[in-house]
Amino acid sequence: MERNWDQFLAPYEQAVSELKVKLRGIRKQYRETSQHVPVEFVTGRVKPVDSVLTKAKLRNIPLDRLESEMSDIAGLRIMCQFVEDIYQVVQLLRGRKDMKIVIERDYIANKKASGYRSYHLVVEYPVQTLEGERMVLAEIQIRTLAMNFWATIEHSLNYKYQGDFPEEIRERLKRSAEAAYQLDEEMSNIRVEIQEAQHLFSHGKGTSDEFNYQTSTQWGEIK
Ligand code: 0O2
Ligand code: 0O2
Repeated sequence: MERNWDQFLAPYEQAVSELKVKLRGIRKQYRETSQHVPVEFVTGRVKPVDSVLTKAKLRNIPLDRLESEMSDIAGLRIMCQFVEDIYQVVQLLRGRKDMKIVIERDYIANKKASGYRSYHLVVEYPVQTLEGERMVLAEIQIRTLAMNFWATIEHSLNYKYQGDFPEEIRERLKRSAEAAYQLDEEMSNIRVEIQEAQHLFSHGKGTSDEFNYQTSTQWGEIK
């Protein structure tokens, strides 16, 4: 039977939209308390149908079991300034009543063979539909800006090489992942200093937005 993909993906679209608003809300709430804001920005996407089909084939997931076996049809990404922020965000999400964490994968303590680092959560999230409540799985990836920089570039190279990198590129990517992590570690070492400056600056200016190297305004993040 031919699947109606629009209908299948509708609850995932809803989950991604709602979760984007909620996760961006964390940023707003922190800003209002003038504490260090652990969330830099949030993005989200629903996996395109062709990627769902390719992954299902690759992982031998029958199409009638996608709901329970493909956990990243709804995907959210939370970008943070510091590694410590990632764990703070995880802690925050563990305490929430509107989603239930069902899987946690710490690819920061246990980096992937590629060099990839991020913290992954799979959550069960209820969406309200005309037919009643539908529970959907969503994957939340939490990473620093440096981890995101590396993953974005490595992912785009994947399109070119389909995961089969020439040895030299693979090695260089691994080394650059380590360099990105060193950057994160260096930043963590001077985190208190940086946060003091951010705090001071935000107070001096009357707004904390301006310090965030204007990512918020330039990149159109919702205020
Ligand atoms: P802009 O300036 O038009 O891009 P929405 O729900 O409309 O706010 P949308 O369009 O679904 O968001 O996009 P997504 O992918 O959820 O949000 C991405 C937002 O984060 C975009 O802003 C990006 O500009 C911003 N962003 C900042 N840095 C990065 C980055 O490194 N990677 C990605 N993917 N996005 C980044 P807007 O709000 O869409 O506005
Ligand atoms: P997309 O939408 O292209 O990002 P699996 O999917 O089976 O490999 P699993 O156990 O289902 O793994 O989930 P895992 O490994 O926790 O998360 C998979 C997702 O993490 C990927 O999604 C990527 O977004 C990201 N990821 C994992 N490893 C790497 C890596 O080496 N490089 C980059 N750039 N990203 C990685 P997809 O499926 O690729 O989908």
